[in-house]
Amino acid sequence: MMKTATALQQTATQHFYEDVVKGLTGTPKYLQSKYFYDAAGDALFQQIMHTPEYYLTRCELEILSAQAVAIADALGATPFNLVELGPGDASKSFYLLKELHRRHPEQAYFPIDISENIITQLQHALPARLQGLQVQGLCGEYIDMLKTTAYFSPRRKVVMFMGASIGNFTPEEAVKFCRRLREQMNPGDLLLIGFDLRKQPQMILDAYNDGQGVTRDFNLNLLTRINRELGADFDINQFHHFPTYDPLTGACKSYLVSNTAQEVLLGEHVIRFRKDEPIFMEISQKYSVDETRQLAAAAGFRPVQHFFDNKRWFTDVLWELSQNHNAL
Ligand code: AVI
Repeated sequence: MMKTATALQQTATQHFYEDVVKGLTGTPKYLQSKYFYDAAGDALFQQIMHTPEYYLTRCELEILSAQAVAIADALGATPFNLVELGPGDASKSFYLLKELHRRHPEQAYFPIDISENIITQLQHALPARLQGLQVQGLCGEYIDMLKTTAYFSPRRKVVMFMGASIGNFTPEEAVKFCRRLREQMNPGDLLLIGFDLRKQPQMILDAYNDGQGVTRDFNLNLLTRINRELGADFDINQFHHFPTYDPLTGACKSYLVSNTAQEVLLGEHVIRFRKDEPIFMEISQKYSVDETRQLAAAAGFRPVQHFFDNKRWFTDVLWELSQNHNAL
């Protein structure tokens, strides 16, 4: 039976509640960064992308704007569905879409996002700018929605996972996620995936500690969201943002640290914080080119072509399925 919008919302809130309880009653405490993106979080992330310290977006924009023709060539001449996981406002992929649309005005684009807001906006905005472009937005979890694209069209697919979103998984989770993506792909399908590369450590740390405090607000906003949607009583003034970068492992991690010993009510739970106790909020893993190759191999892909920005701070890599991969 089809669920109504209200029932779906209730299920989503229930999952959110369960995940938050699990994270805040665990040791060490953590929250899942996928919950950053409510409407306020989306807006703060847009602001982060414009801060002088957050170089990632500018690097990837440079790649897509300067190399759209080369990328489109590498995707091959056989028609395909372009599927994008987490497109945001599609401002980066727009360059590629424009080039693909120039070649085939009937190009099909399937943006997948958990946010209905984003999908609705793209469905309206893109066909107005690129006439004839077929936009089929899919709202839900990436893998679930990826499965459904085959019902719409039997063409091969090119999946885009840009913006260094793969970095928001630990390296072990990244292998698992890429394997799950691979399970949904067939010979001839391609994956275009973005990695933020290892570089001078201070540059990386600064990107997650901008001078205007937008990244701080982005992290604290999740506590505000928990208050609003789950009825908790976090005092956000009693937490501070603490980003770290470990140049040995490439792990850039953000924490919210409790300024004081305090108790927070969350449903029937009382969450106790010690003074200086951290909540682990997010990982933004940085990769060497070699580490991207290792990830590809571990997940059953083969890198076909790398696209770099001028400074070589970022790469979008095209992966195809490797032939001799045994599904685990
Ligand atoms: C979405 N993701 C790739 C961003 C990143 O760089 O890890 C999220 C972000 N968190 C803080 N600043 C940006």
